[in-house]
Amino acid sequence: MANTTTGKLAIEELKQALKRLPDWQLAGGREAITRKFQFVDFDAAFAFMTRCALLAAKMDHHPEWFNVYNKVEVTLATHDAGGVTQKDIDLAAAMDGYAIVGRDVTPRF
Ligand code: H2B
Repeated sequence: MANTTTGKLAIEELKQALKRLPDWQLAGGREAITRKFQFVDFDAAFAFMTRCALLAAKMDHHPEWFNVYNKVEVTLATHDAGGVTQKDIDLAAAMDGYAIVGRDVTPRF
């Protein structure tokens, strides 16, 4: 069960949630989830980031991310909880949806 104070998901819940987010994985060395996105060009990547930023502001929940040209590497965690909460899962699912617009072929990382 998720932690009743912080909302941090238990590892089994997290694994279950990741089954529905097949492009996301557990981060190495910390309790977070990550995904690499690749777009056709910088415009598409930045448009994606803009959509995510507007949602993140609304959610008061913010991604850690790194962008170079058409690539965006995202890490999601709830700092206050020291791990992954349902908010991270919800944001990840929304980001997956936004990424469909302007995406490149399968990323080649
Ligand atoms: N974003 C993320 N990813 N994790 C947090 O714990 C978090 C956040 N906390 N955005 C919010 C803002 C916090 O700083 C405010 C005070 O609620």
